[in-house]
Amino acid sequence: MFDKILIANRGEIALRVIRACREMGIASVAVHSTADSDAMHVRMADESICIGPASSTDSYLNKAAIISACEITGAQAVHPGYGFLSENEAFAQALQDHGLTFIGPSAEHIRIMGDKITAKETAKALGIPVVPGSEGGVASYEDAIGVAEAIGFPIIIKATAGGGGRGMKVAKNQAELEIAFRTARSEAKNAFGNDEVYIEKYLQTPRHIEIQVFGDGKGNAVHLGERDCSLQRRHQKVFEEAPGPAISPELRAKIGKICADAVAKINYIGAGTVEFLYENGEFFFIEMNTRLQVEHPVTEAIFGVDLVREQIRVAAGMGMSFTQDELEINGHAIEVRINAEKLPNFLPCPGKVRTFHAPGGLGVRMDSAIYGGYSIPPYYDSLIGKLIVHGRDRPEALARLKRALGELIIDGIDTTVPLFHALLAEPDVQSGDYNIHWLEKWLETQFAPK
Ligand code: MV4
Repeated sequence: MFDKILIANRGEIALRVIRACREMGIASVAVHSTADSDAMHVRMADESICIGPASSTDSYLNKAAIISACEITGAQAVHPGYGFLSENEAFAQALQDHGLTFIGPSAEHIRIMGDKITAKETAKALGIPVVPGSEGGVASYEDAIGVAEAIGFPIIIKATAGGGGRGMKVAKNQAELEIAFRTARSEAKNAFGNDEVYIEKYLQTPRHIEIQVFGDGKGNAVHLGERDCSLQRRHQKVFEEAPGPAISPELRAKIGKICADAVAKINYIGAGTVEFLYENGEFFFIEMNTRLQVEHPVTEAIFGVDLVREQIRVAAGMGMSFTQDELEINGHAIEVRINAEKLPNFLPCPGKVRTFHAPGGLGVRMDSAIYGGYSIPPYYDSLIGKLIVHGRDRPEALARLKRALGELIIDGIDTTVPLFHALLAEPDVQSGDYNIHWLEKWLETQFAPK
């Protein structure tokens, strides 16, 4: 096992990793930018080291500075958290080249899943159901016509270098296809330096369901059920829950086994998420994320496992501490993302937190790195906390979320908390009857600026 781990991240996820390290008796090293000298992750870690100026390009994304920080502090492994370098193939490889361990999948698996066409081909070959569409890339408008005729409209054009909603265009009919195709290609070229696109049948009202998988890198893997993350705004999740309100135990077991068997077959190591669109009882693969996700705590809550601890164990060459048979769902969990943003337009509003009081009590977890008197810097993501509640069933989790939100005090800045009070009053949220378009449609009716 490692003696010392460096955390190449900031905010709540850095605290999350430090906590796992401390429980495992592993020393932690925080890295920080000059804008983060007063950040909680710096205070909470056993050691800290400044790696560059405020801009994340020069600090949290600075591979050489992070590797130097490992050498200076004697850290043997790096946990990347999410975002930043967590899905950076070159970083995973560079660590290995320096005799350091990346706490995450191999550079090869990051590369495969980072290219969305290769990811889909790999998933399909491993027996995972995919959205009907082109075989690989579509190089010309003429080829696009052929694919669209074969699968039928509406279709969606996606950039292979995109992902997470970036670089997509929908065509509802033949007339829209040419513009959509040419725009998708030129936008992909501009945004990613790669104009390769592929085409899929456009699913009109799916849910976003993602399966948590976990591998030991030695051919063993498990699944930890699904999360329903359909409530999103501009591809930013705001409310996530597990289990999914629309998924039966039979469906879960079936798709879960398909995903676990698939990642076992490629000797996948660590945490991964297989993303699906789910419509009319069917799952369609869209992407795989090769990192620990923001919303992992809802899975931890219902399975009673510490996913970061497991990541560290398998990275150190140990096995997972559970088998599939030992995993059982207990109750229901919901996470809401609290951002330093002003409604109704979700404009980032960094600034000084006057008072912070986290809710508590049975079934309440608040993951946050803010504190009273802390100034939220303007340079980074606006996520300032995650409130996760766990109940014996979905109604209890919803009631607990309402209760916990009522206890939460964040003074001095605007946050997305009022959104959640309003959402909890909605019958569709109470019944779990929503899809990927529900939130944006609802926001138009609720928070529409005059
Ligand atoms: C789709 C789709 C409909 N049909 N693919 C957006 C994020 C990226 N991961 C995939 N996305 C979508 N892919 C097909 N074939 C609709 C979306 C989509 C979406 C997906 C998940 C959650 C929210 C979304 C919002 C708009 C569009």
